[in-house]
Formats: sequence, C-alpha cells, structure tokens
Amino acid sequence: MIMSADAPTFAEVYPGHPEPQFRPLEFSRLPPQETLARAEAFYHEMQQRRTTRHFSRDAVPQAVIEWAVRTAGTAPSGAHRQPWRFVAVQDPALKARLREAVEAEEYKTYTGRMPEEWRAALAPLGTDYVKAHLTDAPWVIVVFREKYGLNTDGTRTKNYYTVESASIAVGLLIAALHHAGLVTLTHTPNPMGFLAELLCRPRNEEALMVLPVGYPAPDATVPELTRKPLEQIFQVDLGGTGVGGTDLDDTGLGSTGDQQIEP
Ligand code: IYR
Repeated sequence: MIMSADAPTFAEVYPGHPEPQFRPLEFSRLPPQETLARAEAFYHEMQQRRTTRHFSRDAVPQAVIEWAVRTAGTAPSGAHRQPWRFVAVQDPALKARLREAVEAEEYKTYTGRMPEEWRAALAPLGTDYVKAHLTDAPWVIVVFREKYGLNTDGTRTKNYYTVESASIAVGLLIAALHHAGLVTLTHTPNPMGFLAELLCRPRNEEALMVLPVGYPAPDATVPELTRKPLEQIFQVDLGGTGVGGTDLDDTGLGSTGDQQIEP
C-alpha cells in the first residue's frame, strides 16, 4: 500500500494542469438515531412506489417535472460530465407521434423479434406493444445519454461512464417523482434510435429510457410482485447478512454463502 507520505503531488499526477479549486463541504451531521429513523422512513416511502402502465390524463404542472429533473441532475457522473438530457414531451401531437413510432418497433418485437425465453419472462407482467401510456400520461420524459460532448466547432470531448451516470440520474428522477406523489413507468422501446431523430437531438445523444409521468388512472392495476428481502440482496463482508440476527444458514448455503475463500 502506498503510504500517504509517499503520495505523489498533484503536479506529478497532473503535469501542466491547474490545481483544482476546493471549498469546505456543507454538511450537517445528524444524531445517529435520527439517521437511522430517516433511513427507515425513506425505505417505507420508496417501498410504496410501484410502476404502473395505467395513467390518468390529468395534467401535472411543468414546475413539478422541472423540480424532479433538477433532482435527477444532482446525480454523480463520470468526470462530472453530467452526460444527460431530459426531454419532457407534453404536446399531444408530439406524444402521438412518439407513441406511433414506439408501437411500430414494439409490434415487430412482440410479434417476431422476441425470443421465447424473453417472452416467458415478460408474461407475468403482461406487457404488449400497445403503449397507451405514451398518450395518456400528461408528460413523457425521454432520457438521453450524451455519448460524447460536442463542441461548437464540431470537435468531440470524451465522456465517461455515460450509461452508469445517466442511469443513476434516472434512479433519482424516479425517486423524486414518487416523492412528489406521481407515478412513472420505465419504458425501454427497442431499438430506440428513432427517438433522437423524432425529438431533434444531436448525434452525440442516444436515448436511454422513456418515462411516462403522471397520476395513476383511477382503475390502475399493478402485477402481483414481491421484492427480494434484504437477505437476498445484501451481504456483509465475505458472507452472511446478520440481518435480524440470522445468517444464510436456512438457505443451505452456510453462513458465508458461496463466497468461501480457498485456504
Ligand atoms: N421494451 C418492451 C419489452 C419489455 C422488456 C422488459 I426486460 C420489460 O421489463 C418490460 C417490457 C416494452 O417496453 O414493452
């Protein structure tokens, strides 16, 4: 391990680059019991979130969408390039064109391209090529990732981890919309190439996800799904979760799961 006394100087690692400017972190530390209470309360709030395909046509003010997108824009990103663009579509004619284009692709997917294994995976969700949510929802947010930066002189700037960065932003967007009392659906038409053209985005942007946003229809339904319990998604150190004082023994995996270390 490199000892901090031997750590290279900034000038050694970044020769020729100006020193970065730092400022003190604004941070107010909460009492531990409040931290725990907030962590739990936020889980309970997010646990209420459901993806639905059934949207009311009721309007949602643009300001709500703007605040949610601002929240999405707080996401961390590779080299802080913020490689995302949120196109919020509300014009009924444009939503109709969007739906038409999406359904044309999805029709081909559902009636031909989809392999049986994929079809079997989607059957419990009952999705199909009819995308009424794209015209019912008052807003459809199309998220683009910026594959590279495009300078005014036409040259390119490399971006980093654009899928990861834009996906983190989408996660924050979903949480923000739920927190605001709205519902959304993460929709991934496949292929998505037509979206950049339809929404007049430049060639350095590629669509990542389509999220209709609004209120649920009064008769909205959701599939019967369960979420994996913590024990199935969490591991501390080399195995076991210690959750609720139990480990993975009752799975037959042993307390260190399948992460046994070779002697
Ligand atoms: N893109 C299609 C199919 C689809 C795929 C998965 I994986 C889903 O979880 C749901 C749908 C569509 O949006 O219908």
